[in-house]
Amino acid sequence: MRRLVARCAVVLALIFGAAPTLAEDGYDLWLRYHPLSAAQKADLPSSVYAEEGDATLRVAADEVTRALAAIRGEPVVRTSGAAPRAILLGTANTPRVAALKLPLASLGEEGYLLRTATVHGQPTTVIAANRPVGVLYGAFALIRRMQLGQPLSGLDIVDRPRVKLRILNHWDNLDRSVERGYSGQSIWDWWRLPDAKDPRYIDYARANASVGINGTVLNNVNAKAESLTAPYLAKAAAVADMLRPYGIKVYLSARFSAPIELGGLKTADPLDPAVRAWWKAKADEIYRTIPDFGGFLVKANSEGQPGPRDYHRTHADGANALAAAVAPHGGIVMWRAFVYAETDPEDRAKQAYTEFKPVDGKFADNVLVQVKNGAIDFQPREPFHPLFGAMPKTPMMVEFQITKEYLGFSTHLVYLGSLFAETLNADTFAKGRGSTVAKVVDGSLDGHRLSGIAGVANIGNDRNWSGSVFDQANWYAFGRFAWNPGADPQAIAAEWAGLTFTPDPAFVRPVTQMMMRSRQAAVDYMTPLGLAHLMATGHHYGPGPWVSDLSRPEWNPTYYHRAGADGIGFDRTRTGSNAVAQYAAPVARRFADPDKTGEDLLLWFHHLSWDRRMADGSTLWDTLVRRYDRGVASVDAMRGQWDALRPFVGSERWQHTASFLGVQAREARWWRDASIAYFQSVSRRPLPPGTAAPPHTLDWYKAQSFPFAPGN
Ligand code: BDP
Repeated sequence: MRRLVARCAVVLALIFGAAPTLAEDGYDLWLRYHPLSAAQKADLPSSVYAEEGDATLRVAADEVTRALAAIRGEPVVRTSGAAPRAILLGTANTPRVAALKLPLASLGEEGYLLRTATVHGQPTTVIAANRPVGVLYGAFALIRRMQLGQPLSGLDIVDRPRVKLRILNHWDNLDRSVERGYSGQSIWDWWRLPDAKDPRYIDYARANASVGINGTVLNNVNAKAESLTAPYLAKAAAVADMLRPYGIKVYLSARFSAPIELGGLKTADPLDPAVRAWWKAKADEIYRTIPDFGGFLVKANSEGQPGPRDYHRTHADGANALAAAVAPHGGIVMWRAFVYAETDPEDRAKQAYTEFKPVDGKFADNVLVQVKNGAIDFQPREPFHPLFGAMPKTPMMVEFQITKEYLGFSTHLVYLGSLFAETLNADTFAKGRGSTVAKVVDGSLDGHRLSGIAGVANIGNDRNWSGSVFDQANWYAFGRFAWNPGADPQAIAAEWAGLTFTPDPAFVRPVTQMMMRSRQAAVDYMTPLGLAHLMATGHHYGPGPWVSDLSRPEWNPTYYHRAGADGIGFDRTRTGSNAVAQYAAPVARRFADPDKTGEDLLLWFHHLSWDRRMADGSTLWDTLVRRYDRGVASVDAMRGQWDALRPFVGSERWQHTASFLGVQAREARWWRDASIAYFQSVSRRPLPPGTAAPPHTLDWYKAQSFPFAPGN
């Protein structure tokens, strides 16, 4: 019987010319071009006009045609002549676009304009830009509108990115493992490249271009020198060829000691003439292979990586040596400020500032300093990094971690749009009120030509790319925030949900609400009230607040929470490490005062008595326990919300998400129970009335071990 049904489906498909419907597995991301209702599609154009000399214009026209045909559920005419109800796309070099005399000047290199116009007496939707890549971005913006069923009549939209370099950082290794990757193996099949070019790279490029991402670093910041050898450059070139029409440049992480490992030199001293000559020759070789190579990303003198400090040189000396090599080719260097040393007893939160602030103004023109969003390390919540606003002479990139190493991997539903916005909207007060991190990063605060945002990718070879459907939202949101750091996280969540599932407000409203609360939920059940870095050792899976025996002091959770009989929290005021002094005066004053810091960052900056009274009169200890409970309750509520949304979501994606929410609910409880068991052993306070005791002993939680946790 089942076989008969299957055969009928095939016959029907042949008759009606449609493929049998496959369950959606998430592969299509937010680029699902699903048919709209008859009413919604009534006004859609029916033809696409484009001149196709340029590869980028061609992919733009292809994408619009593909989307329009799928959304209309009817074939679309591709024309180079006059057509009724057409979409016309092109640059000022396209005569039909030029004839419209549109105001393109303000669009810059990558901006676009969408406008309803009359061409040859016909109503026409125009996508115009100065350069083909702008047309491509405009095409995706128009497609978004069509997918969401928004009207195309009377369009007059102008948009351009605020940030120049919008870059994914893949922490992908040459053996295809991914550091902190939770969605399978690397999509870069290094072994089979350059001959075998996975067509998936085109879909990767489409997805990235659709949100404006224009660069990708292919390999891990913990880099192997081999990625700079000729065979691996040929592989990177093959990827670059596929991404190029989509406006995406390829970059590589460079190992600082490559002149020794590959060049046979005795030193990698950045001021040594032979070392500089080696980098120059290497850059020349790269640009012969990849003519539009973007440049290097470097992790130096951090967590065991080699760097200029090994030769008593500054980070600027190091960055400038590589920058000089790529400068003649128009390349750039992104030099990471994520540095801390086990030999340095200074508060880890202060070390990057101490190291980098003095070299502000010493970097070459084509260097950007890439700073993690928070002062320590991608924690569920951190204050913004004190280097933002502190290095006005240097273009500063922000680096976010899209892959959720410290936020429940790919099995916890945590929407990062709210985290991105929290950092970007933070006010550094570097030049008075309104000096937000967003303005530092987009270059406007200090008038920089270069600007950039980086995101550590959460992409792998899982069918759904990101491990979970909701983690796709974090990739999406990263791109949208990189385009516009002032974006509204809620609007982006709603847009993503509408594109990924259905634009029906009865779905979008509750799901957006759920996403917007999800990050606070994770903060509550993992690291409430400004606590940080309490994850288990190495893989960072699950709780380990008791860990105190690691060789480096700042790898131990006890270093961060400092819980003792007297209280909990890290004193970063004048009586402690005085990290607050690294912030501009108004910010420093706020962070120095526990009554003004706010509960969210309280224990990041202050060591306080368990019995301290909080704003609502409860003790700190009771509040801490209640935060853990609140986190668990939020996840339970999310499960209920997702149950109610079942009618809107295809069964495979619904089921997948529901099962992951089950994992999250279990692990949120585990986090809560283990943390309370441990902190209670230190605070020796009773649990507040009505709260459940952890079901196991502290020793039981300590004994849990996960040798095969992913991403390590
Ligand atoms: C840490 C990760 C580690 C990375 C490091 C970095 O645990 O795997 O190499 O960040 O950003 O959070 O370099």
